[in-house]
Amino acid sequence: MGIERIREQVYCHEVEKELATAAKELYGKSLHELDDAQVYDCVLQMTKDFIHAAKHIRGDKKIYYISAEFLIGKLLTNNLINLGIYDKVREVLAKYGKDITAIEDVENEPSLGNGGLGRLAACFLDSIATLGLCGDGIGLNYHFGLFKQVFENRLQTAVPDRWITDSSWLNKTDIGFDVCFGDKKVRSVLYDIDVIGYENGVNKLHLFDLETVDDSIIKKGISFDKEDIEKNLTLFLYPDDSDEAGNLLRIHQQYFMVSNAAQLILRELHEQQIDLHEMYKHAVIQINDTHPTMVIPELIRILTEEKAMDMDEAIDIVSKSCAYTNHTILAEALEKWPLKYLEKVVPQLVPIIKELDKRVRSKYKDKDLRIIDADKRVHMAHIDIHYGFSVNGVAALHTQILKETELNKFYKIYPEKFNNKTNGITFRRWLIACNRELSDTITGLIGDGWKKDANKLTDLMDHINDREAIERIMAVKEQKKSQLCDHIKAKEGIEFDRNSIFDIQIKRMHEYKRQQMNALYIIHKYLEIKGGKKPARPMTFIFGAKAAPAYVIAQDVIHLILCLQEIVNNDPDVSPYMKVVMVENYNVSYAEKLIPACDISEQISLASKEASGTGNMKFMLNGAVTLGTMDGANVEIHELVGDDNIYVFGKDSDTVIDLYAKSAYVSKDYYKKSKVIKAAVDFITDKKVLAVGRRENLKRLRDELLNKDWFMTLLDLEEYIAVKDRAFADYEDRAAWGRKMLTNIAKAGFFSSDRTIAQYNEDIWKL
Ligand code: 26V
Repeated sequence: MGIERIREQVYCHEVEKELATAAKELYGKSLHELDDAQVYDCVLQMTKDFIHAAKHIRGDKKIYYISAEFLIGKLLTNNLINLGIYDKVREVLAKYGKDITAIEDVENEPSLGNGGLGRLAACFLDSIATLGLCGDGIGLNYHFGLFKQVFENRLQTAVPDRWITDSSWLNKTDIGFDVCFGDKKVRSVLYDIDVIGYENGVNKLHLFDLETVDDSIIKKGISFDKEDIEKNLTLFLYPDDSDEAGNLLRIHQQYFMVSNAAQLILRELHEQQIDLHEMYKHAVIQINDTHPTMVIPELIRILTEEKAMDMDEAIDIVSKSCAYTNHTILAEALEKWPLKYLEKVVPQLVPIIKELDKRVRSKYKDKDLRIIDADKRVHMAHIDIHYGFSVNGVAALHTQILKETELNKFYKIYPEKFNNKTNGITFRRWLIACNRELSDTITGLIGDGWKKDANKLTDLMDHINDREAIERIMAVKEQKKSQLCDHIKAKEGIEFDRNSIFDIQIKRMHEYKRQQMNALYIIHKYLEIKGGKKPARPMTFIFGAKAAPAYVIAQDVIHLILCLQEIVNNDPDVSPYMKVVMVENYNVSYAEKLIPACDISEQISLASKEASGTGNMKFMLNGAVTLGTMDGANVEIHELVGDDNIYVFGKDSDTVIDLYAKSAYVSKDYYKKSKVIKAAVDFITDKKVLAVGRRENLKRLRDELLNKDWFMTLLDLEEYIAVKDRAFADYEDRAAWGRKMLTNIAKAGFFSSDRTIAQYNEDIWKL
């Protein structure tokens, strides 16, 4: 049954009937007698029933999106919206005295991803189904996903975040496969989560789990026996890989994922009686970063060893089926597994990998093109590039850097494989669901055609001189800011002025993203205010970020920000003018509250380092103005909105790449040259900060900035201060600011993941 049909049914009072039935079945009571958690269960059951009755998308060719991460967030609201029954369900619940937002709160958030890469995969699944394309995601069913962040003594601690309960969206299937690690064999079990397109059909997210997984081996915090593979394989997302056991576990996880993926794909092809020689005509595999790369040698192994295909042909067919997306140029993030680790974990793949490497060596003399390097490390990206048919970057600048610098030697031999697919976000979650007020306001102005065709948002530009329209949009911003204030007060116990400027930086904590530069700006403002220079309007600086547990400097930056929060917010000379808030356990659900309330979107990575960014797009869509460097997709935002509607600063990527090439950046020179920089950096170890913080962490951070500063914080600091001050001053011209907001929303259509997916399909998948 199509979604249209479901909506018809629903309007014939099906929702009320279905909910009442579920309440009787599950609890033997009527709806108004149930608590929120019980009502949630009823809504879940009803929604699953509707999905079950909906159309499952089929096609002659299918895309398999393999990814180690799918950061799907809570699903209830999204699924109801995509089914077209959200309003109806809200009405019915209200009739029984239930508030839908309280019901939505009951759901646990599955944290099956670190950040941008995993959230992108989730947006892509939404768009694939929305466009009616036949395509499933394949990944792992981590029981604990990413850790939950708790602040103790102004330091991050990590505790396990169990998300799976009886009331989850997972549906257990009867599919399972054997997976061999050398002569050790484990068994998988497949769980599916339905992916509902916006007023369209249904695809699946396949999450493989280990049959013998055992939660009871988790000890204090998030520590557990890393070697007990038969029990731990799907417990955690990306366990700490700072030691050998952690790395070996990660390889186990990756192979477990791709061995299952390969078996599932071959099983589906078999069911459709497709001749494996024609596999590439019916299946295309998108390899999301290098984590699923082993699917290439694994498929070749199966085709040659189990299906008696000859090696040349197996390589040819697999190469025509696999496409690779690169998400980073950071050297430390490009996977290079020691061959001896692969020999330990997946000895069956080693002869295939050696064969693939041999073929490269016989064809190309250049050592940099090899798969296995002189130190016997296997470059996973090189497997993808040589033995896949497409290589794409995730924003125009990123792809250009891949072609011209990082992967230039590959680009020279395979120019036809390289292409750009600028990232996108699903407007269902990042506008319709998280900002109903703005969504309705936009619809009031231009109709709701934009919901199916995001480019129609440009019609908003007809209202650029319409004072009333702009005031409506600004009123929504105030409303969302007010809601965020209440939420933060309740959750973090911090109060701040709802009429202050909300300046927000939310993303993983990493030196290249330069949260530390934002912290130095805060110090600078603090010192100015202490010196008597008061700002025109109060400012609220909001952060949200988790740091990898083994990433020491990232932990130190969190510590500094939490110390600043303590000092600034409690200083009576300063706190009327500024506040600092670092929210605890930043995740997708928190992002849905923060993004609609933002005035200034901080996108301040060192140029060339942020492949794309997707938070930047979410903020823009919700009417925030970007303060950013010319990095990643910021470059495209700038092109779309023009100089007047974005604040750009900092050295460009060419300059930065050149500084690295010549080792010409010396942070101390900047420190010595500028009084402002010196004062801000020195404050990190000022006695005021030491009074609330730990000397060891603060001193280490200051030393790092002075003596190394690998991501060039001080390079752009002065310009950052100047441009940020200008943005704050401009904010006071409310009418002009409103026009900036409107322009950003109007030009955001390009960043719909529906556009991105249409391009993947057009150029790569060809479904
Ligand atoms: C991974 C690692 C792992 C080890 C240590 C440091 C480190 C640093 C960065 C990464 C990033 C891995 C790939 C990734 O998540 N890339 C992100 O992908 C997003 C979606 O394409 C994109 O918007 C972000 O700019 C990009 O950082």
